Amino acid sequence: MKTYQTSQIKNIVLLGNAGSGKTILSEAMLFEGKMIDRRGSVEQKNTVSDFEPIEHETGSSVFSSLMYTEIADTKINILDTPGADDFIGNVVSSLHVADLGVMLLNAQNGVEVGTEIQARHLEDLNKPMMLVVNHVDHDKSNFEKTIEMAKERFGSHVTLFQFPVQEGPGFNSIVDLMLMKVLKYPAEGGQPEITDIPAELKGKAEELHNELIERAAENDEALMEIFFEKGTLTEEELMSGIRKGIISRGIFPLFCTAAKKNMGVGRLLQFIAKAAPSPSEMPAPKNSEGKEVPCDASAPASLFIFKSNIETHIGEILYFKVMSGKITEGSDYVNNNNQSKERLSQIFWVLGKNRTKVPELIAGDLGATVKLKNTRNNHTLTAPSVSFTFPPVKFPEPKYRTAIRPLNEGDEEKLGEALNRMHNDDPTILIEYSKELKQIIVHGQGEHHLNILKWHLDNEFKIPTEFLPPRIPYRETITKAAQADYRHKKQSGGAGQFGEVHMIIEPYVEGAPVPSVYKINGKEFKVSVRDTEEHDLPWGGKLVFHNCIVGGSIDARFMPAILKGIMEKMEEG
Ligand SMILES: Nc1nc2c(ncn2[C@@H]2O[C@H](COP(=O)(O)OP(=O)(O)OP(=O)(O)O)[C@@H](O)[C@H]2O)c(=O)[nH]1
Ligand SMILES: [Mg+2]
Repeated sequence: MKTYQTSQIKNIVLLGNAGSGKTILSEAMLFEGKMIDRRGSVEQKNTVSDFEPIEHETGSSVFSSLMYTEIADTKINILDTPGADDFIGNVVSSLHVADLGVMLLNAQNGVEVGTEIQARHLEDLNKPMMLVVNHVDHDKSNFEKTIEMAKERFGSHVTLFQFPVQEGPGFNSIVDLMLMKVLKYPAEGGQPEITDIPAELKGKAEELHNELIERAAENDEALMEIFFEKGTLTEEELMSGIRKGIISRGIFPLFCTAAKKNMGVGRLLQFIAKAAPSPSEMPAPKNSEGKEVPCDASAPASLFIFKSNIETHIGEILYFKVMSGKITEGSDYVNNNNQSKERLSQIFWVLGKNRTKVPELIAGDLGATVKLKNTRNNHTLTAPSVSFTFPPVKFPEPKYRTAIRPLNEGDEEKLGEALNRMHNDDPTILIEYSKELKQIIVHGQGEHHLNILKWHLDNEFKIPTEFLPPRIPYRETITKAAQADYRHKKQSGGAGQFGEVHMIIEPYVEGAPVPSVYKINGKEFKVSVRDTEEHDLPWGGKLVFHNCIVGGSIDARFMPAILKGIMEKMEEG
């Protein structure tokens, strides 16, 4: 197993609308890096990324998945995310640990709703972005229109690094504006033949090449001077300008691919390996002590858990980013969120559902561990010498809710446990036990999101459930005084039981005097208050409870039970 320094690690997240080709691109990336020897497909349900049964059933990604590929002495950690907005939680947690967003645009549709939503999250975190126009081999591909839409949405920082010689089913060649060559792919994709740009495309290529150089120079004053003096930049200077531009979001490099045919993917990877920021080049995050924690391999070790999921036979798998120092197999760390000690007896590199045990993980790298006792999503573990935490991932608020109940009586507890586990793994699922409605309410990002939750309950947890509309909380209030009596009599052997409760209820008025006489329906009730309790109610307002027991023969032990009965009735409205 190779060891990589922080500068040789790149963390990328694949973004883009559902169907833009993220999963297929990740598959081709693994193939190009020789991590797999054959490319799977979504249709055959055998991609590395979409390994969950529900992903096979729906033919699309539902969870983010971590993978890595190795190219040009660089380890590129890849997070493939689901494009459907219902699963945005997976995008948000992946963005949290990635250092570059690779936004796929489907050349058939250009900028789509999913592109919009995900780009906003990327902007909120101020993370670098590059664009990949995929599906350029599709007969409905419209490269020019896609570029136009991209520039409209992302502005003039969109910079073409490539364009297809011919799009549509005949696509097999790309003009590369850095190399100023044509990459011509064989039918099965992979390694391109490098040829000269044909005369009819030379003019367009020259123009775009100059634009690219100018854009690179703009991000560095020293480069700008060289550019003005010499009218061009060396390859090294060009790359230095591009790298600075990417980090500051001054350049959004745009590439093109036909991921399904593995065309353009190898070149894209080489570019990412060279030009993407390594974790230590990104702004250092601030810890709970307000101090910056640079991604420095020689600092005390710290890691942040950004994702978890349960796997049968193994238990909970926790995915983390090494934020500083080195994490070594078999060492003890402290969970600073709850002060518990954790031994990381096994640490892994992750390739979808496959894991490779490694002796250490260095600052900036992404990996996983298992069998921790008290650690979950959003927690920070550190070496005992430091005690800070990292800020948690901020998840979007839920947008949709429904009531849920188990079909089998007696499954209530199991359902509660399963729902809590699902909330742990996907914090955009919120569970509410509404006492008022006497229902379990699940909140999620959309109907699809909650249907998938139900699928897991039915199929994996084996708890058949049904969704119900949440009851409407009728909050009625009393408007006038009323009186009620109840007689309890039980004569089944022994001493028997007998009790009478007389109750008067009336609306509460702030500052009203202690009552002594009530007139209800023409009858008069005299009371003498022995004791008064006041209770603030959870939904606002107040209960003033006067104990007017006569004769003194009633045991005070019964009072809490009477009060409880009244409270319960009030909760029901
Ligand atoms: N023609 C063509 N089809 C592609 C290309 N890339 C992906 N596809 C197909 O497009 C469909 C969607 O691809 P995925 O990789 O699952 O898309 P995704 O972006 O991961 O979608 P979600 O997981 O739902 O967000 C599949 O049928 C792919 O085979 C491409 O470059 N060209
Ligand atoms: Mg996918």
